[in-house]
Amino acid sequence: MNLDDLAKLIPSASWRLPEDDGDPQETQEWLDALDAVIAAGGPERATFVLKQLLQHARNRRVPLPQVLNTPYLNTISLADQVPFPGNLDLEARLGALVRWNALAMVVRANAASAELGGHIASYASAADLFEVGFNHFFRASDAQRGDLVYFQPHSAPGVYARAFLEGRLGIEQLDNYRREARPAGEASSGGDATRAHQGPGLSSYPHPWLMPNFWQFPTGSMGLGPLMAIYNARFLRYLEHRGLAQTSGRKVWAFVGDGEMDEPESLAGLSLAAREGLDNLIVVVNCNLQRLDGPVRGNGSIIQELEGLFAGAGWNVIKLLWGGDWDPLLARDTHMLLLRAFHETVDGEFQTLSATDGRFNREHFFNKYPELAQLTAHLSDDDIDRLRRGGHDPAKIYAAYHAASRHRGQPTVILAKTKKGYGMGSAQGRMTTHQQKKFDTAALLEFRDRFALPLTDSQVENVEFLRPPPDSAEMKYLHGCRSKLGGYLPSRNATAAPLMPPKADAFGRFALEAAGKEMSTTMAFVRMLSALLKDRDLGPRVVPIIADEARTFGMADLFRQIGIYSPVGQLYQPEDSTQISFYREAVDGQILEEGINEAGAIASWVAAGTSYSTNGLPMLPFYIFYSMFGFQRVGDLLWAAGDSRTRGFLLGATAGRTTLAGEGLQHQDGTSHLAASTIPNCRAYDPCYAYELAFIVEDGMRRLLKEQEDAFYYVTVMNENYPQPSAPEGARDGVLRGMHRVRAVEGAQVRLLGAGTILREAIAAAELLEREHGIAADVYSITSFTELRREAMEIERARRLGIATGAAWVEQQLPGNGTPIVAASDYVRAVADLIRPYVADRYVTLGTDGFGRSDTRAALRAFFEVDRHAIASAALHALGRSGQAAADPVPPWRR
Ligand SMILES: Cc1ncc(C[n+]2csc(CCOP(=O)(O)OP(=O)(O)O)c2C)c(N)n1
Ligand SMILES: [Mg+2]
Repeated sequence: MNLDDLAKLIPSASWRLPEDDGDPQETQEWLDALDAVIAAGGPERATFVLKQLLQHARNRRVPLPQVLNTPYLNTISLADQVPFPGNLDLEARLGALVRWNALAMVVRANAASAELGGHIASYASAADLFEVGFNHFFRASDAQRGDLVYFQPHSAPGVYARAFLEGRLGIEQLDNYRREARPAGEASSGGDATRAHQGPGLSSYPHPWLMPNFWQFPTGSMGLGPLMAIYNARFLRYLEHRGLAQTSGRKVWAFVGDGEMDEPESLAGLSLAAREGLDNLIVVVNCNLQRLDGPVRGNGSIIQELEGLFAGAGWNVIKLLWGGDWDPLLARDTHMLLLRAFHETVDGEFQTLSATDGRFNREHFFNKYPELAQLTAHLSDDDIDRLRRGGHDPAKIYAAYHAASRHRGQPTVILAKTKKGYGMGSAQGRMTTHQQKKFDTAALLEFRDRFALPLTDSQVENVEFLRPPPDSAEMKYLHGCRSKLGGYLPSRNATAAPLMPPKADAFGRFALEAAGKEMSTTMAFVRMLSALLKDRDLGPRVVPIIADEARTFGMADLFRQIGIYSPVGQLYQPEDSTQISFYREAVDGQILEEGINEAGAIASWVAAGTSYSTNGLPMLPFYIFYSMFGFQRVGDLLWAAGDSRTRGFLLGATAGRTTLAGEGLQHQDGTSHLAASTIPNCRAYDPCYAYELAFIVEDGMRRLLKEQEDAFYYVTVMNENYPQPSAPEGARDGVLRGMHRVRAVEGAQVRLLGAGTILREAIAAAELLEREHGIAADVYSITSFTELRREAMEIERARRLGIATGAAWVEQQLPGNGTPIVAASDYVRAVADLIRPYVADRYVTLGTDGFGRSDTRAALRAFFEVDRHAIASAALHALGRSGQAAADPVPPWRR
């Protein structure tokens, strides 16, 4: 049988040939001709001729076959395989040590408490993929901050175990895997730790928040790692093209699970990576064919499927399927029966073959065809058991990485076939292997023997960690490899020279001295941004990010001024080229215009906001978006941004449920501030006035750039035009702490709180109360319910513990004096309710609970009962006076 016959059998339709060959002789002539081209001019010439032929066929309207899939074999042929430069024996011993220590860590944690959990089967499949990277590829040079490596989260134990061998983590830390709540010093065994981070605990998965000197990238939420890796690779290019940093020698490596590839985010950036020719990016998909519950594609082939997807998106695909032990078999497989059998085997069966021994494999795989049986007749069952998949053969892995790192013009994906739970005895390839964490002594002894570990029976019984002495051949080899590659990783470095941001006077004087000029806070923000972009020092570090809404927010002028980043510049004359602010793309463009892709925009924002650490170069990203498509749409990415210690600004624009008036249910945001309050290092503000915004941006820049705080800002800005007052004397402190008084009267009988544009309704309500009811009201602008609550929670706790006395800002501003308080915002009541525990007097909250809908602002504010009448009516009621009711009462179920 030849390849063409075989193609008919292959489950993946994409390279199936027509069933009937009407003229086999002619077909053969074509094939012979191609062979002649290959023989004379090599594969490159053959590729050229095929391209011409395809183009010709296209011109003649000949339907083309899909050509995205290749046979179920290694992409790199034996002939093209570069020799392995390392010492296989030493690397095998080191690999075994890492495997053992990782296993021991999980087993010991669960012996201490079954609550702790942990995974080992994922790492068991990824170990060789990681080790070859550590020994030969992952560069950690200090000058350029080295390669950026995203590790599969459930493989963290292996990364810890390696750092232990390297002397970067101690026994105390391995023994505190998943035990992070205990203070340092309380740990069980004494360690020799050169601790890279505070506290002895090791986090379950990669978390820069918990291990800020170790992990660089949080990958625990499936799908976010691959997406963020792509945008980080792109951001390295952006820095290079803008002349801000030299990044060309650096690679981004992302290790991803095959099950993880089902997450939409995993696939979301593929076309961008190809379009921008990110050859600094290497994605390694660990195709162990299993996810948590079962096979990834039991009835198909995940590898063939991913090959088609990546190739279709424009990636360079390297399949790494079979270890060197298969090479002699494949060489003798003249009738391609082995290949035929591969293609007849779906992944569910491959999994069974992984979970069973050599004998079973012989009976159920090789004995399918007499010729195959013949092919393997000389192998014992044990030999068959030891036939490795490509992802477990360091020489094959090396060849794939070598080719990937040298490939130019495209990102590369390596599809590495592995076994889940590799080497874990009876747990290997089982449906339940993902969560296997307990091993009895017999299983541990078997593991020791399987990997030839130099452990005595009693060391195995006690599950002792093992690290050879520093002068051993293994240790010298390990350190030698790393020193050639410039140091150790993962390692997070946060040192970067601080930037001195400008003062509000410099970028926001128009807002501080607005004197009643009408403008929206969105407009004010854009003016501030324009000024910051012109700042000599800070300007080049500002990264404006937009997801196809620049025109909505009045930012189109920036297109021409600073340009939109494109690695190829602008290959067309834009339609509006005669306009003053035309659509300008440029290689050194500063704006990241992500298109309609909020997830991608956040990934860019994280890349820019962590540049201080990944590149030693602080950048200041401002990502402005429809607020509804922020926390609600990409909330998990924002959580990961917090974990990543991203420093930057998020601008939730056209914010609020009644302010965006006409856009209706899907667009009107009433909850983002509630979501923002759940991210511990997110400071959220809902300013009403441009001067408040100026203070917030000024202080935010000071904290992020000068003080280098690991926080990010979420500021909502509105598109409603109204008169902007100048900054009152002494308001700044209150603005930043969350509230300040904007209307003070003698003998106030009621206190009104308003946030965002609803502050204006509160002021109008105060005037109405005075005019129509003779009631005196103070009014406060609440710039941040969340900041008020945070500070109050801390102070309350300190008082409770007797650590401190004193009152929180909200308590100082709203002292208990019997005067009722009414608070209103453009968000759900729960936002204003955040400060309720710290308000001593009667506290009534109004908000925009329910679904949004379209109407005018006035109608919506009446409907949601956050307008001046509703606020006045609530105030009257709180004072025990019957007031004019707001519009028709609308029961919640109608909303
Ligand atoms: C968004 C998200 N959903 C679910 C999980 C839970 N989860 C953790 S690992 C895993 C299976 C991973 O399978 P795969 O990607 O194939 O990696 P493997 O462990 O097989 O290498 C699941 C479902 C998660 N971490 N993140
Ligand atoms: Mg998997």
